[in-house]
Amino acid sequence: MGDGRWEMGDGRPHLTMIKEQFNQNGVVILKGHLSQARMTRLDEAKRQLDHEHAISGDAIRNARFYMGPWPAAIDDLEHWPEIVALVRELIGDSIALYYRRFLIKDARFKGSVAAHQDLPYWHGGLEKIHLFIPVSPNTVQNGCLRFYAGSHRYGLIGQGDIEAERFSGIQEVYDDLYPGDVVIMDNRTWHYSKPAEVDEPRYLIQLMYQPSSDGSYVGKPTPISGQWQTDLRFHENDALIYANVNKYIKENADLKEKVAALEAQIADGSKA
Ligand SMILES: O=C(O)CCC(=O)C(=O)O
Repeated sequence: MGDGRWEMGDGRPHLTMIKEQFNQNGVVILKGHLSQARMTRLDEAKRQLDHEHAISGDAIRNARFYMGPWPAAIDDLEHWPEIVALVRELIGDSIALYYRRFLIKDARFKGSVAAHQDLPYWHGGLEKIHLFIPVSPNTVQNGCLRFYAGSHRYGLIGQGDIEAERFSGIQEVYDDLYPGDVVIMDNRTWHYSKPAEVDEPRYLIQLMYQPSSDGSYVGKPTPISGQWQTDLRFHENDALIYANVNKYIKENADLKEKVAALEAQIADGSKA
């Protein structure tokens, strides 16, 4: 329990205990958090990714990120009450989604990702939190995500690779993750992954939430619960165009525009 991992078994850990663990470690691994019905939908999403999207010409992905088309079976995932309850406990009742994407490893990309923190790569407010939701097995063999518990306490490190072994007071945590599991990560927490040794795809959803006092967004503003607490809306391209502060965002902006265009095309098609 002290290493950021909760085993389900005698019922769900109380939300306040999850919060305690989150504040202490900056990461909490919740095994079996989602119901069988949700797992069925995640399985369906995996099939859609395998057969319809990930391999089709329409897929919006670069080597390790997949942005869309989003699998229909889980298109409302960010609103699932058992996920929203976790976020509300941690950042309050008024929340918005900042961004969602898949982190992928498969036959096309099996590489490692060096230890880093996400905080300096995104625009807007700093209180974003990340939920990771596996849609296929995410195991040591296919290059699962690994976290440094306690690393959030170092605050802002900056962009780039972090030599975690030079820092004290942190502990690596990871687990084989399966659909139904959920990982919650602080915006400052360092994480990395080792290369995949097999072709079996590692599909991992990353949901980024923020208090609704933060009007920044990627894609479209997406209120999740409560009311907007700000009138400002601040798209990532505004940061890119008016401030040019984030090289990483610039590299991905064209892909996201393509997602928006495809989503509009799909919406038009479903109306016809
Ligand atoms: O996909 C991975 O293994 C890590 C990706 C990641 O953490 C990131 O790009 O921020």
